[in-house]
Amino acid sequence: MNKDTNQKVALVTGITGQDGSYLAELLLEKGYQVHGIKRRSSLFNTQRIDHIYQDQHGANVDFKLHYGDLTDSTNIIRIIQEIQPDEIYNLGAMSHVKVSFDSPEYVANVDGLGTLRILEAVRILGLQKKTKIYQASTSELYGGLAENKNEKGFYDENSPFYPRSPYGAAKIYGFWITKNYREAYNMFACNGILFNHESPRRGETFVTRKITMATAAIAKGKQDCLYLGNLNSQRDWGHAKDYVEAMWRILQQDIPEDYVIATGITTYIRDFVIMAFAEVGIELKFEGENESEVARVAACNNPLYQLEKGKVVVRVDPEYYRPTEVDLLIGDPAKSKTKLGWKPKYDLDSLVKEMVASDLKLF
Ligand code: NDP
Ligand code: GDR
Repeated sequence: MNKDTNQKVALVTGITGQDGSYLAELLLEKGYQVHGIKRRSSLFNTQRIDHIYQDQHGANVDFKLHYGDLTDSTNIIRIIQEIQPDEIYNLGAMSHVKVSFDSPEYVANVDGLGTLRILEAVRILGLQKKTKIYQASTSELYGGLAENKNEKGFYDENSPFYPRSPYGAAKIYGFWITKNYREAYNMFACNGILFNHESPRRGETFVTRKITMATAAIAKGKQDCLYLGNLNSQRDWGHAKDYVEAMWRILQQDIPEDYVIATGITTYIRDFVIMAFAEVGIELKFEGENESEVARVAACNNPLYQLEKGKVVVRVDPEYYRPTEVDLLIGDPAKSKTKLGWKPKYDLDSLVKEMVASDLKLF
């Protein structure tokens, strides 16, 4: 790879994931040389980044993938030594909250210790003055406890943490070890505490994508019913494209700090379902729904049926419930707005529209 000496070099772990793919696009647009770590798999796993792949034999290749895994320190050290990055974005993780209850030790190793491996590699290689590190922290750290919200009713950078899953517990180690390396070794290491963000590239088992795919399939007559878990929880949803912009901005500051990235608006899962089906002209109603908000929420886990045809299109399957749930997430973007100048371009309506339209094309 030829390198112009002024060109910035970034390393992205988790580059094959939703955020990794949008971030790689953004960094390439900004003129970076982008390196990504991908895992070996028995089938191709680069669908989200195939469109930015560059022939490795050409001159001035700006995009390169390396085989690796966050559980393998030797591999992490070797890649960082080879490419000497200016910025590392640690997005790699087993990111599914429900699955983390099934693989708690693995998630601790990847999401928790994996973060330590990145920080240690930079320290061991003596790159702490050169390399800035972004750690993908999460709103799951808060656990959704009502008493921990600030006076405005949001979670912010000072709200206490109370993780409710092995995923949250592993990520809280990642959060604190990042902060500790910043303080102990003067490293430019920052946490982005990102609230849920979605897109047409969202993994198919996360709730929004599961809903938009099923909406499209049901509208096209390819599926009868969508089975979901808890429809009562509330999430602060943004668009992944906006959120990767915030990651980049966090590393362009003079002083390393942690930031909440959120929209400040929260929505029930069931309302997301209603919005998605409305996109294909299907109006939904809950069994037992009436005017009162209390009754509305209580009826949340009842089946949803199609108003016109009376057909049940969404049912609750307790199989999807989590042993402990995060009931409500709503983030305070005040600091990121003021200090990073960050403001989301997408709202939930445009996000739902884009996701449903994209999934309609699949069928
Ligand atoms: P995805 O699940 O879409 O992507 C995760 C990425 O991590 C994939 O590239 C995956 O590779 C990779 N990965 C998984 N295990 C390992 C491992 N052992 N070693 C190396 N890489 C691994 O997640 P998102 O893009 O949505 O999220 C990015 C990061 O941000 C994650 O750390 C997530 O926990 C965090 N986050 C996400 C939020 C969201 O709403 N999306 C909100 C807050 C935080 P493969 O493709 O091979 O599976
Ligand atoms: P979350 O996202 O757990 O918030 O973690 P997810 O979309 O999985 O769940 C959101 C809420 O929807 C409820 N739910 C269902 N969830 C899934 N996956 N499948 C279902 O069928 C279903 N039915 C209801 C869940 O119980 C939950 O309340 C995401 C991930 O991207 C994390 O990596 C990230 O850290 C957080 O967002 C912020």
